[in-house]
Amino acid sequence: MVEIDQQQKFQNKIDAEIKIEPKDWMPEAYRKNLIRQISQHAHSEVIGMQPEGNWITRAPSLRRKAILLAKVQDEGGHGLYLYSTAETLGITREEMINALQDGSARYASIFNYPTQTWADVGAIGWLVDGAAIVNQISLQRTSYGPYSRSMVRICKEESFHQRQGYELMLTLSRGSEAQKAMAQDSLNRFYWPSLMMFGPHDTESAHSASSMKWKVKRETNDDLRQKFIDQTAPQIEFLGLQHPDKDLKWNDEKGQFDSGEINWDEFWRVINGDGHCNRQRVQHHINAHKEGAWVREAMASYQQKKKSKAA
Ligand code: FAQ
Repeated sequence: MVEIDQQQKFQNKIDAEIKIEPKDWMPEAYRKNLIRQISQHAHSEVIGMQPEGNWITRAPSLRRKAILLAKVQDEGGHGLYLYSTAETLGITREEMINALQDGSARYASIFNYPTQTWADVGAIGWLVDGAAIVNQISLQRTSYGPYSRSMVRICKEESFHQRQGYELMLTLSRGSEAQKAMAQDSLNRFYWPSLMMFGPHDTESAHSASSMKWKVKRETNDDLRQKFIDQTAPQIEFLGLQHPDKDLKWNDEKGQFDSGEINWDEFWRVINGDGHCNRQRVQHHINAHKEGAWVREAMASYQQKKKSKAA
């Protein structure tokens, strides 16, 4: 009876747009769902450093290198805000890292695709950060206070990432024939995986119903994907590139584009561990984490020393 009362009070708060804070009562399923989504989001930011990090030493100019270094560093920072946000729900950083490394936690499937050319750095900034922003603008209004606040700051930084990516693609597409071809090839490879970032169709989405009820998610996977499709089509046109979706067609009645179908077999294969780079990405994380053990130990012993001095 007390539990039912609490459930009702909780839902009333959500319906009244009052944020849920770490010390507030919350249903166990809400807490678990948030830990799942926020930790996966954090892992995506951190694993997402790898495909672009691959190009830092090969950036074509000092300006491009400085921009890329700053961007990759920002993604690491986003991971840290999000791990801290998830920790407010009672899980430790160590537990989350273990889940990433043993394969029980997911991260965005897009990062299992290789970055084969310099244009991929532009395509990731433009399309991957672009898709992330569409989702994250919506998540700024999520019901859990710490997640909502972390999204506000992250969106500001992602906006700079998206612009630098588009500017890079613009430079290539206005360059030599070879540069334009490189930009087109990159768009062809990254367009469909970017649409997959929004998750399965609403009818197939296991968590959407409860996440929408609890206002963890404010818009559905398909609605957000449609926004991204609609905003990207004119951007492709402005670049003077061919749209990778041959079925894309403006629908006057709906006021939006109709589009071709995503390859869902590929989506499920990649998120279940069989993409081009899944094993390499996780192994790289394990190696980097092991190499950084001495830093964590040094920090812990410094903290210990400070504590015993203060005592
Ligand atoms: N990849 O029931 P739903 C960035 C999983 S990177 C992998 O619809 P939900 C920075 C899903 O987790 C982008 N797995 O799930 C950057 C669930 O699995 P589970 C980071 C996916 O949670 C840029 C299952 O499928 N952004 O910003 C994917 O309601 C450039 C069923 O799906 C976020 O992570 C996928 N694409 O909706 C860094 C956004 N889609 O847990 C470097 C936060 C679905 O049952 C370079 N997350 N799954 O095992 C979300 O908004 C949501 O979690 C969704 C999925 C929309 C991704």
